[in-house]
Amino acid sequence: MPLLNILRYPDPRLHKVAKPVTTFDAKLKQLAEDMAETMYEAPGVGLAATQVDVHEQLIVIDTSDARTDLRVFINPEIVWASAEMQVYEEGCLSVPGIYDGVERHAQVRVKALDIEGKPFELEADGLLAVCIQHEMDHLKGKVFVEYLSPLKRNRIKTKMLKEEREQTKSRKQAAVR
Ligand code: K2U
Ligand code: ZN
Repeated sequence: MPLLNILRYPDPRLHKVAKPVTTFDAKLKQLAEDMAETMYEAPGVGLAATQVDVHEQLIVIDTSDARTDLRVFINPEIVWASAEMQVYEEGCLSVPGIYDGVERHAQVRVKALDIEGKPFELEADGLLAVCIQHEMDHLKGKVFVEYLSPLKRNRIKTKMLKEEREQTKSRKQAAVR
């Protein structure tokens, strides 16, 4: 299956709120597989369905060094979060080349459904906790740059729009050659 197109900030579709998954079928499994392939290829450690313009509550994550521990979370909800917070230098596949510190809960307990629709709970810390919170933000239509100052966010928006224009121009020039 071809790799999926990842929406780039400030595409307004990144701010759509994802709906709960209600049908657990072969189509959902194929979407999860295609998202995982897209994530590994990017490369990234997580990807939310929102980022590939599918507005359903589905995220894939693999924070393992060997890239062999794929986790699928459907209709995830955080049922507990630590009072302890941590700041992590975050990036985002929808905001390429931009990294900045974001403060999040150091540990979270997440309740979700697996790809068969079976409920499970997972307690996470470290990079996995950061990634779960980052991806669940995507499902709520929130991109990590929204935690930054308006000045930083506007500079990032301007940079992304300029790059988009330049890429569109070079694609058009290549098409007429
Ligand atoms: O949602 C995404 O765009 C995927 C992010 C997930 C992520 C963001 C911040 C912190 C952890 C995970 C990408 O994986 S960004 C690339 C990356 C890779 C390794 C560690 C951190 C960020
Ligand atoms: Zn992201």
